[in-house]
Amino acid sequence: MNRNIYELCFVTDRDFLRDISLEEAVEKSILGGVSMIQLREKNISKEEFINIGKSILQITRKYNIPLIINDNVSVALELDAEGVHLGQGDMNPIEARKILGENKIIGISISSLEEFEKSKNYPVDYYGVGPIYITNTKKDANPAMGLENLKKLKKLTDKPLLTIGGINVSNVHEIIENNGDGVAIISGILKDENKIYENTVNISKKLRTSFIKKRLDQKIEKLREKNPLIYHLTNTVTINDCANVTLAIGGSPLMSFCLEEIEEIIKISNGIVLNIGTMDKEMRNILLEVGKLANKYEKPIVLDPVGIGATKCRKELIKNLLENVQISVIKGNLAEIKSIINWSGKSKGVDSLDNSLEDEILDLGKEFMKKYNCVLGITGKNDYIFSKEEIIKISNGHEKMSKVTGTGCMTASLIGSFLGSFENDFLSTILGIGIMGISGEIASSQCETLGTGSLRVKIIDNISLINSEIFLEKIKIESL
Ligand code: TZP
Ligand code: MG
Repeated sequence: MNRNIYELCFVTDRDFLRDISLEEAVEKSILGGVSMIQLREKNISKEEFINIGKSILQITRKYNIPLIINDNVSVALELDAEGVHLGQGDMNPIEARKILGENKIIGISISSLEEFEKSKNYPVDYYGVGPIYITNTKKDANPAMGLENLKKLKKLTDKPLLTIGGINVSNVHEIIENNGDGVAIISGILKDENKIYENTVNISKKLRTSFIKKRLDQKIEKLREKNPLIYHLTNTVTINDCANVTLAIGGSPLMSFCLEEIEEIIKISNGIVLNIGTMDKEMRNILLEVGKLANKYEKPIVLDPVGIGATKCRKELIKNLLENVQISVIKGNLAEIKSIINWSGKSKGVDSLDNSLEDEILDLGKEFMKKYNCVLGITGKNDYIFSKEEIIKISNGHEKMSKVTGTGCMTASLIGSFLGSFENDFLSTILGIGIMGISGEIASSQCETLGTGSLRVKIIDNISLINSEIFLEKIKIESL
């Protein structure tokens, strides 16, 4: 996945630094996750600017992070930096483009819709938009333009909007919710010079979480519009609940154990759910065949390796499947995932049990991702979802849910339904696991005086009633 270079820009300001050098500050911010550096220097000579730039370039080149020079085109040219950021009073971008050529990045500041109107035909790559909030860092800053104007601006241009001014860890999500493409930050990163790395990590995590949430919007509605056909080869204990949950989320379930008809079924299916919960001879015979046919017809598969650790027979079957079939998503509990890769990792056994469990899960997931080319969902008190690029944690759900059999199987049906409705294995897994957690939470609160039979029904009810608004309001998600 190509990273959006405008996601998180650190704008430098040496006035904040007492004990550490600008070089250290830049390197810490890069290690913390910034995607771009803007070198911002005021009141120094061109020679001095170039000397500082050369030193900073050594660091940004080491980590392959673009360096943008603030205000000064001739310094950017001399350094061969990746680009320049111009204010309204700096060189005209038409002139800057002539000097720097087509391949350099040029950005221009706009602080109102009127300034955008004046600048909209300039040959720039992005707009620096701000100040969004009131800031003390830039003494001559224009009045704060606010989130409403940001939203309006997004409707007027396709170019990236790099927001600036008063942005920090506690408001960064608002920028993404209001259609900003990225954030440029000075004091939010530099406010404590001994915590530049930590500040950046925290902002970066919140940003990534906000971007993921944004990508989850409208996916439930999209599924319902498509009404995907989801073929299940699943266990006979929860098969009815899986069918109902598939219907509740907006798909069409189809179950079959018959070798003679599965090719016809797979051809017309959109997604495939494989679950070995109740093993028998038939399952042993057809699981691999179903997997191969799904690959042949390019249908995404979610695999639920239920109880794989319990018997040699299950282990061999799953091993054989994974060696011969490309799976899109594997979802299981900690013990099941451990068993798939013969995990021998030990708990770190440090002070807090919860933290050491999380460390163990993260180690296991990373190890798994080295061996298998698929998305992984590890479910438990908290759920963890791994792709090659990202790891996220979901903390929805309720302890009462363990009293209903098959919530795991039903989760696989949800994931399968999303896999069959749009092409993103990672987001489908987040949606499936997230929706089960949220529906279980709401159902548990509705069943305070009722028993576990009602809870099962209420879970299905809430899945059928969920929409993107409820989902985004209730989902407890964190990018790790
Ligand atoms: N341009 C508009 S606001 C601003 C600049 C350079 C200052 C941003 O600093 P901070 O500390 O992130 O508010
Ligand atoms: Mg400027």
